[in-house]
Amino acid sequence: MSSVNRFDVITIFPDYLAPLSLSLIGKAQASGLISIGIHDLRDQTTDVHGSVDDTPYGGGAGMVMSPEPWGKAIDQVAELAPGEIHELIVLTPAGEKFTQELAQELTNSKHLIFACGRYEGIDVRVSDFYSKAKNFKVREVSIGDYVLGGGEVATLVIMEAIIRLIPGVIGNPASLDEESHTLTSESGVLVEYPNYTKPKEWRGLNVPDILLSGNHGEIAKWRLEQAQIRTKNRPS
Ligand code: JEE
Repeated sequence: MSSVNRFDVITIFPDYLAPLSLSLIGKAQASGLISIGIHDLRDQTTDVHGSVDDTPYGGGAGMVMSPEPWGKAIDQVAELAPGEIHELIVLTPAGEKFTQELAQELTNSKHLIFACGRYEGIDVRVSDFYSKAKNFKVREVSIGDYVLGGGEVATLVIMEAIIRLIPGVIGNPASLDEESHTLTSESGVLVEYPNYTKPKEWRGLNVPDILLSGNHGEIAKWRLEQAQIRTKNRPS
C-alpha cells in the first residue's frame, strides 16, 4: 500500500517549521519521497493589519482565530493534492491523544494538512465544515496533557513520528522492525533495554560482561529482562 507523500502546514509562524529541512525529514524531502509545504495564514487576510483573530462570542479571556482565513488557506492547499482524500489534523489541547498507533494509521493518508492555531485556538466551525465536506477527513489531535502556546511544535512531533515510518526514510529498517515488537497497542509499551558502546570502562563504570560474551541467545534474554524491569519501574 502507498504511504503518505504530501504534507501541508498552515500557521502564522512559518519559521517555527524550519527544522523540517534538517536531518531525516530534510533528506526525505530532498530524495523526493515526500513533499512538504509551509503556508502563512496571513497570506489569506484582506485587511491592512493581517488580522487572524477576534473576540470570543459569549465572552471570556483571550482571542479566537477567525474561520475565513482558515477556510481560504485549507481550500488552497487541498488543490495541491488533486483527487486525493485530504486528512485535516487540527491541533488542540482538547484533541484525541497522539500515539504510535495513530502515527501508524496516518501513514495511510496520502495528503495530511496540519492546522496550527495560536491564541485560544480556531473557531470550531472550521473543523465542523471540513468534517462534512466530501474528500476530507478531520481529526482534532493533542500531543499530551500540558499546555503549549500553539500547534506548531505538536506538528513537528507528529510529522517526525509519521515520516520515519514511511518505507525508505530510515536507512536500516531492522530498527523499525524491532520497534514494532516493543511498541504494540495490544501488549502495551515495553520500554527499550539499556544501550552501551565503547569504551568498556568509562569513569569507573563497566559494560555488563554478558554484552561482551558474544552469546547472542543470552544477550537477547538479558535485554528482555532489563526492558521488563525498566517498564515496571518507570514513573507514570
Ligand atoms: C493548539 C492554541 C494555545 C493555550 C486554553 C484552557 C487549554 C489554547 N498538547 C498540546 N498542548 N497544547 C496544544 C495546543 C495549544 C494551542 C493550540 C495546540 C492553539 N493553543 C492554547 C491555552 C488554551 N486552555 C484549559 O485547558 C487547556 C487553549 C497541544 C497540542 N497539540
